[in-house]
Amino acid sequence: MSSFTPGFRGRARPLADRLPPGQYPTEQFPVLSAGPTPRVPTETWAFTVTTEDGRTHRWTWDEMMALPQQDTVTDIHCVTRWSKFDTEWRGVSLDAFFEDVETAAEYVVVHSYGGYSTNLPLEDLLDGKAWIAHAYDGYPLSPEHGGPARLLVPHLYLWKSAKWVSGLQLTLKDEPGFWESVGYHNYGDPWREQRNWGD
Ligand SMILES: Nc1nc2c(c(=O)[nH]1)N[C@H]1C(S)=C(S)[C@@H](COP(=O)(O)O)O[C@H]1N2
Ligand SMILES: [Mo]
Repeated sequence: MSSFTPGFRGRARPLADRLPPGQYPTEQFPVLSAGPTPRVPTETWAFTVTTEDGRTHRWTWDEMMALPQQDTVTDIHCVTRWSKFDTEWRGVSLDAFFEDVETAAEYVVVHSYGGYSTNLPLEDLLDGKAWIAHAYDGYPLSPEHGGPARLLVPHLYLWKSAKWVSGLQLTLKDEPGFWESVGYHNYGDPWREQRNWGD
């Protein structure tokens, strides 16, 4: 995926086909954080996947960077109604982490440094749909946008893309995360406008 033409897919597709209902396009990249920005040095950063029976898989920064790296160009959609087209990321597909993870769980709670959490079905992280992203627009991901690394799940509203990601907890039962427990939609599909509980 290293050869792409930035913006090409965008210009080739009419706006109505790529702007979910109730959204507006923006060139800005707003920062939306529920609390202070944690500073996590890559020397101490680690990403863990914990299975439903408590087995832990752990990757240090260097181990994560040694996994296959992918460049991704994608549109992102925030529930506060901005969408940003053709954002350019570099990171590691969740499929690479899950190569050695054996699980019967169907749900995931994503955890972040600083305490944020969000939940989603495991299948929404696999098959090329999600990344641990550490670079944006050709530069290391800034702390405000989740650096050193964040989850990127572009097919769901951006609150699912946990910044400063620290790990995944696999669960047999679906458990709401931070925003989901205070009224945001449990799944958050922008194309079905799943903003709030009950949408
Ligand atoms: N750890 C953490 N991740 C988070 C958030 C947060 O407050 N803390 N906010 C979420 C929300 S609501 C949005 S819209 C996006 C915003 O990402 P951005 O600040 O890079 O635009 O991050 C998501 N990930
Ligand atoms: Mo958001």
